[in-house]
Amino acid sequence: MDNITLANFFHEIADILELKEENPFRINAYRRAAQVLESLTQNIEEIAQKGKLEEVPGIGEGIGEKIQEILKTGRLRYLEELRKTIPPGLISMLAVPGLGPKTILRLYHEFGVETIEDLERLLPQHKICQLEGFGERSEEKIKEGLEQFRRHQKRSLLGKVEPLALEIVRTLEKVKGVNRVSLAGSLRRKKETIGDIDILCTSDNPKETIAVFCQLPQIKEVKARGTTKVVALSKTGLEIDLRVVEPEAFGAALHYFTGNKQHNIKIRTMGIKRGLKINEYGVFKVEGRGKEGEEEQDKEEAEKNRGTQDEEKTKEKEGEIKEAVGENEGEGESAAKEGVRIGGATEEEVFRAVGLPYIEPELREDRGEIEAALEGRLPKTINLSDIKGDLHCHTKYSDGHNTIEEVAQAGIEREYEYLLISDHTTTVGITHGMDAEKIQRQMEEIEKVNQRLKEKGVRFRLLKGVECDIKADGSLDLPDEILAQLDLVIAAIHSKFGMDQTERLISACQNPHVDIIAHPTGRKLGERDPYQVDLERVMEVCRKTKTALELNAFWNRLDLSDINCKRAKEIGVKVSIGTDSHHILEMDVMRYGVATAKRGWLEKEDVLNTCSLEELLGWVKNRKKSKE
Ligand code: DGT
Ligand code: CA
Ligand code: CA
Repeated sequence: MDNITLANFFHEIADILELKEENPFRINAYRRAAQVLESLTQNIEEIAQKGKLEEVPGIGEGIGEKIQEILKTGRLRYLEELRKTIPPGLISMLAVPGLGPKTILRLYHEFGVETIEDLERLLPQHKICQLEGFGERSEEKIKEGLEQFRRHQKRSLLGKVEPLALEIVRTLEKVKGVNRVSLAGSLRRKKETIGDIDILCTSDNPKETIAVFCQLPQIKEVKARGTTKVVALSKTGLEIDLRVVEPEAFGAALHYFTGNKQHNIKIRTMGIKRGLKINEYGVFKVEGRGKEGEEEQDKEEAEKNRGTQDEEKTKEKEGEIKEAVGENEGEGESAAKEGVRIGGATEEEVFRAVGLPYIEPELREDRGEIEAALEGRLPKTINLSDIKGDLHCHTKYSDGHNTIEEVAQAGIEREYEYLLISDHTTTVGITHGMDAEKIQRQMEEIEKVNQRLKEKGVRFRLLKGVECDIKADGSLDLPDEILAQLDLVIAAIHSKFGMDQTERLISACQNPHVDIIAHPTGRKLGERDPYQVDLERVMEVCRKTKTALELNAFWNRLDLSDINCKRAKEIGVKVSIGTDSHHILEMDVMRYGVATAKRGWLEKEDVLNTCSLEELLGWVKNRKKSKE
């Protein structure tokens, strides 16, 4: 069983207990266990077999026993009993921002609201505001929460959001008085999905900068506006937060608003232990402040973070908006700046203050990066400039838009040494794929293009390849004699997504001609979940057969995911980054592949297409030998 499936058992327990208004500490314990399981790169089943479950942080005896039961039987009796105590639709309502367990239960008892759809039908009848303890305002808030839920149901994909965000950054950079501009938040960490766009800048005239920003053609609506902050909606329906900060605090603010929150809390806690206060305004030396008090406060915050995240988010949002328009109470800016400033102009200063080297934004997910930094074993992560070629490209020979010649040109423009032509085979019905005869023709054309380039003295080579379909029985869609003539063979699944794909992928790996398995989990972000596959077993076979796994760089796939990349590296499987481009313009999605590889802690050596042409061909030869 995979970790995510297991984690969902505990999320569900926490959800139900929350609706039953049980002890928050118990709820948190389950929630935390679920989160730990989700971010674990090692398979939990393996850990359990070694009897090391309780060494995993967040997993105590009770939860450990439950994990054992699930692994053994695929079920959990405790959860099954728990489910009977509550109507199932109520649980999904917890995901609506601003709807807490109390309100959900009340609406259920008063109006029989059991699902989100029930609630959507009830709202226009204006009955909620007539309930005792509820008013117009609370009804309005529920309505807003529902709207937000529907909007956020789909987080936006990195590759869809980044171009717009960078366009705004570039525009702001040209605004008079603006000095530094940077993306922050999940976008700077290059997470595969994005909630909203966070931008920071410094300016000689913040008020003027805010005014210019609000007038940008990309902005549809300004939701809240203060002297240094704006919350706006883009024409594409995305929220954009802009903050103008002091130059001396730029690094501290950038670190704070880049997140993620868990990473921030850890850094801040390290600061407290050194008598430092680290926040969005800088790094301050504070004297006479109860260290323990602050530590408690931080613990509390850490606890709070494990609650219902969406509910959390609304609160944050409300806070942000209030702050923007100057309504915020409590510890204000001046209190936050108390103490002697010892740094904050750069992010390096923030890290240095707690004895750490600079940690790249892509790594800041509290997945062990702080511990690694402390021990001097941060990965030297891969960069776009390390990529020597694209290992997954389509042409007109199947469903691509461009000719072989055009694709070669695009590769040369990107300063690649090589590029793999990998069109579909015929069983991928819609794509007019390649049969043995067509691929023969394609090989001849590739050789001609290569010959011409050689004569011109261009140091670039097209590689002959294919994205060969793996049939349901695990066999390949081209005969071995053909596969043997190609430089590199990619194999991938394109049909019958409902079945368990483990054996199918393993058979493909065992074919001596297969070099790379493309988009190994078949997911399409926001569209299709990964298919059923025991990736751990597949990776094990990949290691033995020296087969590489693809990190498909297209932003709606990013498959392998960051976490799976990290796992591949741990197991000793090479990752090949390919764009799967069907148009030469799409070849630029390589950047998202590299970003995801970075988030997966991959170094240059872990990625196949950082090899020179000679090394790459040597790798293929060597792997063929070992598969024979
Ligand atoms: P998103 O927008 O859902 O994709 O994710 P983020 O990470 O961009 O989150 P967002 O936009 O809510 O906030 C941006 C960053 O600001 C976040 O990564 C960490 C930081 N941040 C926001 N609120 C808090 C907070 O209450 N405490 C701490 N320590 N950091 C916070
Ligand atoms: Ca954000
Ligand atoms: Ca934000």
